Amino acid sequence: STRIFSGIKPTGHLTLGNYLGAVRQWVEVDQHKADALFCVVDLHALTVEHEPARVRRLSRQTATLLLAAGLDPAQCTVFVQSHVDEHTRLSYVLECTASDGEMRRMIQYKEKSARERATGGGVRLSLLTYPVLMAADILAYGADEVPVGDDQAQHVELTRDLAVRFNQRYGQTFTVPKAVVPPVAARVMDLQDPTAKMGKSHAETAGIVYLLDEPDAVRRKIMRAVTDSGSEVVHDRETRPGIANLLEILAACTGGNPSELAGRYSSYGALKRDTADAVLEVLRPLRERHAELCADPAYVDGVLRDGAERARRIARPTVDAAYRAIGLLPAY
Ligand code: AQP
Repeated sequence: STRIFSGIKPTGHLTLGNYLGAVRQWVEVDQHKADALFCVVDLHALTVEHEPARVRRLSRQTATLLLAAGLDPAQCTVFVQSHVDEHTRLSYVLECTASDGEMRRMIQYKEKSARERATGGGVRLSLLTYPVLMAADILAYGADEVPVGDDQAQHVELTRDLAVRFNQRYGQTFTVPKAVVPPVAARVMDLQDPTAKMGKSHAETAGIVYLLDEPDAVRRKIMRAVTDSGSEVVHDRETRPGIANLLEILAACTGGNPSELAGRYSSYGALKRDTADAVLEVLRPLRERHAELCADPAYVDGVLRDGAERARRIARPTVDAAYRAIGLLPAY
């Protein structure tokens, strides 16, 4: 059957963007149609300035939210990346097939390294090699499909290149995966800056809806969303990014179509009110389930322990095969 791998970084509290752009698809579609693995990619959270206790706390919270959102351990594998050594084992071998030029061309590296430099910090070497570790995450499991938002599509492209190259040079070892971008709300934008992605690690929080925000805060953030100077409700990402973002969020929450929804509104206020209502409806069950899971930490521990075991069992043979193919002496 199809194998799916996807991950989420514990770099901040999960956002509506993470949910509509990724997690919901994992819950509603992926875990049912395929042998799916969902990973809290904590190693990736160490590539930029981080606070150890916060990363640890967020890893746990992220895993708990994935379960709260509806990932079912009977249907899929939920685990934490650092619990499975195969990721870093494979990453090193893949580094031996990738070039530094390839890494420097990654848009996310360019953006994030510039940001780190601007804030006076150094650029961690792991930020440059991050896409190789991500390739290892995917290739270790022989994933056929990688559901991602379009911000990650370039990294999946690189993963394909590395897999094809390895297979050509050292013999057929890896499945060549493909990115699958969900059709609606593939990219939720920041409510205060609708030309930028709503990202959980961003410092300015006024335009970000977090899954665990209090309902009042969610409503306030949406009602204060930046719109454009016009007043006509049309769906046009280029000229009306703020309104387009609200329409896409509303569409994603209600199952509608953004352009068609636009025709129903004659004022920005009404659109915002309905969007806030729709978002709150989507978040309510998730918040309730999260609270229940927080009251049962042993259950979450057990899910993550079993998940890591299952993941190890799948990844081990592929990573061993890659070690042999590239010329390493098998361990005795
Ligand atoms: N705004 C978004 N709209 C749609 N999808 C999104 N994803 C993230 N943001 C949006 C998707 O969520 C999955 C997990 O991605 P991540 O942990 O890399 O995302 P992040 O929230 O963007 O995290 P950061 O730390 O804030 O990332 P940077 O620093 O890159 O901005 C992915 O499938 C992602 O596409």
